[in-house]
This record gives sequence, structure tokens and C-alpha cells, in this order.
Amino acid sequence: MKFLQWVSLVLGSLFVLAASPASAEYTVMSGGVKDGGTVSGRVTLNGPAPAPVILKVDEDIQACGGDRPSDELVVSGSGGIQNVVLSIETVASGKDWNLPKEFTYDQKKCTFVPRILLIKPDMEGAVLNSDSVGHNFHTISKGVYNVNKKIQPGSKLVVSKDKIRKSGMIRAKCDIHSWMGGYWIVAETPYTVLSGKDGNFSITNIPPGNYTLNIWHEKLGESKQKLVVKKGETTKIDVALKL
Ligand SMILES: [Cu+2]
Repeated sequence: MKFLQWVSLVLGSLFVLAASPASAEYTVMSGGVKDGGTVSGRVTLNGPAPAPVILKVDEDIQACGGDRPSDELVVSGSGGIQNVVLSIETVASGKDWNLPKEFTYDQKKCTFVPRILLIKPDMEGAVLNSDSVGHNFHTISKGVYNVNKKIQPGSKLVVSKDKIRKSGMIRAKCDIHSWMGGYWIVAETPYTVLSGKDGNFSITNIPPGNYTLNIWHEKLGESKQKLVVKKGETTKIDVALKL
């Protein structure tokens, strides 16, 4: 093999390697999804709702308020579970994102608001502190966004666009107030939603096809369910989770 041929072969393979990311990036269909389908349903608890866990507030009681029920598992009177993350796996392309331009994650009475934050990669936002005491905001993730920073009362931590580069899960905690907890879900595609107060959810404009629905709850764990999305139709799915 001639030297130049060899050089172009090596350069060529390097280019291919550089151009193929480990997981395919989601693309928004130009012109939107045609004849998309909907998946909707409700997530309920299979069995009686447990008595809420009471969080002991033993630090900054004046500013934080007293003991409170944990918002880790929120079950409605009729058994619906809030804050379950439902996502359709491996949708390569489809509808556009429908999230605000910026997110805000607040710390109010020493509780994270919202408990579960749904965002996307490259999204910018801020972590606020509405309390009269400082918080030490600390995140744990597999390289999605790791930060450990004191946020003074009335101040905020700005999260710029380049901080959250990939999808995944980020656990939030405060090193001063041990009871504070929450999650940021960085969705891979717009086909990720959170269940509402009564456990209801709806995922719209899905390109027809066979998929797997991923169901995740911070306390109840992860499960999967097969689903078929038909042209212009609504597929009903009810999910029952066990403690
Ligand atoms: Cu705190």
C-alpha cells in the first residue's frame, strides 16, 4: 500500500470514529409528526397507601418550619401516584420539545420545589434560595451535572447552557438539611412526562410503532411495559406499582 493511501485510510477511520457518537442524538422532525398517536393512562399503587414518612427537622427550625411529611411518595386519595417518570424508549426522531426556555428549582422552607424537575440537555436555569438560611446545594449524577455549592439566602446558582450536556438522572440534596431531597430528570426525548396529582399521564404525538415504556419512581423503582402506538389513536395504559 502506498504511503498516501495508508494516510487517507487512517484519517478516514478516525473521521468515522469521531462522527459516530455512542448513542444516537434525538432529532426533531421537520414539519412535525404526521399521524402520531397518544399513550395515556394512570399510575396507581397496588395496595393501600402507607402512612407518610415524617421528616425530622432538626436544623434551622425557625426558618425551615417543623417536621413534615416526606414528598418522596405522594399517593392521592384514590391511589394515584404523583411524580412517576414515564418515558418512551428509543424514539430517534419526532415532535419538538415543549419545555420552558429556562428552568427554576427553588428551595422553600428547606424543601426542594418541585420535588422532581423535568428538563432537557443544554437547558439553562437557576437554583433559587427563597429561605432566610443558606443551603448547600449538592448534586450526585453519573457525569450529568455535579455541583456542590453554598447558596446564600435570596441568592441563586445560575446553571448555564453548557452545564448539562447529556440526558440522565441527577439527585439533589442539601448538606446542611439532611431531609432535603429531589431529582432532576434530564430527558433524552420529548416523550418523557411526569404523572400528575392523581397519577394521570399523557404522551402525545408519538410516531406510530412498537415501543417500550419505561416507568421510574424514586421509591418504587423501575419497570418496563411494551406498547403499540397506532396512527391517530390513543393507547390506554394503566400502571400499577408495588411498594
Ligand atoms: Cu438546605
